[in-house]
Amino acid sequence: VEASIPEPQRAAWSRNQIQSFTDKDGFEKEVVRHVETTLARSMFNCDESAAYSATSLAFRDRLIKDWNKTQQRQTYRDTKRVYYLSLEFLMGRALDNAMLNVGLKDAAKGGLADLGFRIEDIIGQEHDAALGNGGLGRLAACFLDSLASLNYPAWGYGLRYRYGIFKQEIIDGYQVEVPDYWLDFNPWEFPRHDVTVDIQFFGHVSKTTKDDGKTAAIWEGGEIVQAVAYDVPIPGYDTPTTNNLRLWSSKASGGEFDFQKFNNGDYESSVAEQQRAETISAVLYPNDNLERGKELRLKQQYFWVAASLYDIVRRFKKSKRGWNEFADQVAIQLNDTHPTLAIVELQRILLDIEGLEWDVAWDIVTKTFGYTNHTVLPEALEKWPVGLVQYLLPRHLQIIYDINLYFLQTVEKAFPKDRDMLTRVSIIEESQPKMVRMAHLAIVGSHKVNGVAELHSDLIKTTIFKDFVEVYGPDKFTNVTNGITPRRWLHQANPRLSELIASKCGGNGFLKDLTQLNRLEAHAKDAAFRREWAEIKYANKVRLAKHIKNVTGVTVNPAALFDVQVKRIHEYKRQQLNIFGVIHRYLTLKGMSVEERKKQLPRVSVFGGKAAPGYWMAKQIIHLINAVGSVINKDEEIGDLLKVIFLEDYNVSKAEMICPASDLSEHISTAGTEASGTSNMKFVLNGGLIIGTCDGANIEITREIGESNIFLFGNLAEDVEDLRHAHNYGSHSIDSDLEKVFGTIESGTFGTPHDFSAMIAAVRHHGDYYLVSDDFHSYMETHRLVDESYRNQDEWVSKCITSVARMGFFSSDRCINEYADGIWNVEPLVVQE
Ligand code: GPW
Repeated sequence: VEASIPEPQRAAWSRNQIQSFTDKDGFEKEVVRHVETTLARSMFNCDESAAYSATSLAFRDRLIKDWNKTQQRQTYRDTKRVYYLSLEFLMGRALDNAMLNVGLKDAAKGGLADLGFRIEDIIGQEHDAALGNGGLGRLAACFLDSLASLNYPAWGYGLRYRYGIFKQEIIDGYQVEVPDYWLDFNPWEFPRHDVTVDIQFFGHVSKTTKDDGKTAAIWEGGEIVQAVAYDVPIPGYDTPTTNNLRLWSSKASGGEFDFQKFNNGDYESSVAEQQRAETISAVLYPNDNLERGKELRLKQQYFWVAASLYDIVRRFKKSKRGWNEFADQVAIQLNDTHPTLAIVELQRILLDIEGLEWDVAWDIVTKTFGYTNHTVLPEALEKWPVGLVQYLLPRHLQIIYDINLYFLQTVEKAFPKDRDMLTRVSIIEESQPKMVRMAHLAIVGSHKVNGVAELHSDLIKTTIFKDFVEVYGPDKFTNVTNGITPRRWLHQANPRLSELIASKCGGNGFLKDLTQLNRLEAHAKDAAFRREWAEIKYANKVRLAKHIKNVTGVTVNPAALFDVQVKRIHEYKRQQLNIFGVIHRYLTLKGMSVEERKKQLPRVSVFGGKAAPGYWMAKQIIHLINAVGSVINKDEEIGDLLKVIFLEDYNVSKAEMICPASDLSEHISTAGTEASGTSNMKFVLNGGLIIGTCDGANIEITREIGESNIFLFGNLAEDVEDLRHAHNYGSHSIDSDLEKVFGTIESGTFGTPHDFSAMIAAVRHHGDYYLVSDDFHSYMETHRLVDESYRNQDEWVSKCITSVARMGFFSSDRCINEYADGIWNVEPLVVQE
């Protein structure tokens, strides 16, 4: 029941809200107030942790007002909204972002200084919100930033994991995983204990005859788990628009444990039931580009999707519109296939609960959904055993079979007698056991399917989804090249560079229209500007060098070339190629005379990234990197000429420090395997150059910045298949330099050779699937070009400036506008100040 407070009175209350702070003094007052009341502490024992809490609370108060206003306006205007469904949102820290977005970081800096704190230390108190694995989750976070900054009415929907991605410790050169319990104090989330949804699992389906004589399905029995909403405000940059990220947490239905059982003495089972329910949102699966088909994962997917759809439908129904308007009011984007059950769930709601005809319902469903594919790797394509789906979601399996039936009927009409075609496109794989192919279901249930970079979007059309292009025609398939938010990845991560750019680009406008970076181009020739530019890069390297010293004890020379590869550890991303290259460089240096060595350019090879806990080979790679580092870093003959660093626990906040400090970054995946990559964009935007393969977005980065500003090497995607074939069926000769590297490892230079034998065998004896041997020579040659190029600092810095000037295309703002126009058909809605 809604409270019946007269409208004028509500409006008056609304106007009389407490004014939020707008300057340093106002900020200080708010901090003191929060320390002394909200936190119930005294200013006398206000430490950095308390100062962080109070600062966050002060900024949170500001966000809440804009947030409420935004939501009210969106409800009132009732325009079309976008819903971005993602199992991962890799948000990182929120405070710095909030301060910059509302334009009060300087006020906070001054205020905190008055109170005796350095703002960096306070920002550093915050625990990363790490509800994601890597690129896919970070893309979702960048998209939320752009959606809000561009004033689109948009909500994110995800899971509120109690444990985000694990923390990585390196112990004796090996990865050790530590749980990431991050919710101790999280001022950025708002529990909505009044927003709950009951989610059903298991049970059975029966048929009933309705009044009109038609039959309807009823899904009964099983168990109920409750979804509780937690909301996170998403502020836009330089706009009052503050969108919502709604994360669902699981709870036993009926609140806590079952008191009936409890009072009857059945304590264990009542507590066990509670724990089982809470397990659903307990932990993020730590796999990147891999699906392992675990029952709990499927439960997570349905739990989150069903709660989100219930919420979306409930909101739509408030507008009292007819179902024929649903797709005009609602666009839902599926971030990979993880939320594909949403297609089935919406069809179920329209059919079984709302009583629509199949065709009418299905038309609404397909107009509502869009599907983004992020990989062509077969091991990452989701498939669920039919038996598991049947057991967990019996009604959904029926609907999936019906969707498939109608789909295959239309295919049959278009391709009569082509049994193979039907087998290939079927949503059900007729294997033992039978599997539901989630990508097929996502394609059939969406009106648009997109890849995330040009090469990738072409590849899905010619390989994994080729048959669907035949069935639907090419227009259903499109490309939206990924982007990154320049607010976090330039303005926040690299404030000095951002300021220098602003000074040449007519202010901060480039942060909202990144194409304005092209105004920098003319300054690449300006020696004084280049000096300022280089000075900032150097300062960023000094900062990283200090961090390296702090956490590893190794001293690195900030004047050396910093060569960085930070990303999830994966054979396809080829950190093994990089470390083999480092060993080769070491051997070359060792073979030189002292005189010759003096002429060499010092290098620091920085690695970082997590291996999935069950990915044995990735863990071997981490071990080799650390083993190589511990030998080379102690070698006095080599000294500064080569250092090898593995930075533990790579995450968003560390990326914000690392990207601005790189001279060269490595994006060296086997051609055709990295759908896009997004850190490549971050590094170039921060004035670093790239060594990379012709893969993913590297290709478009090259197109934009020019071939002379990137170090490309290696075989092309179109040749990969033949090369693999040759390895397996022809003769596979391994590059002689690479053999020397293997020989050195096998001689025990980096510890027990046996530890690394599998990595070598993968190349020598198991078909070298990732083409390490094929690309090694051109990789090393290209590194020689890098060295040569770096010697001419004027030219190097010019290349960096020119590249940054040409990076406008890679803003996630451009990307979101493309989705809005080409897929969602939504318009921005400006919230008045
Ligand atoms: F396998 N990506 C990721 F496609 O980070 F689902 N995790 C994943 O599980 C998958 C993809 C999945 C990444 C891609 O590897 C990367 O190339 C891309 O830039 C990023 O998604 C965002 O599109």
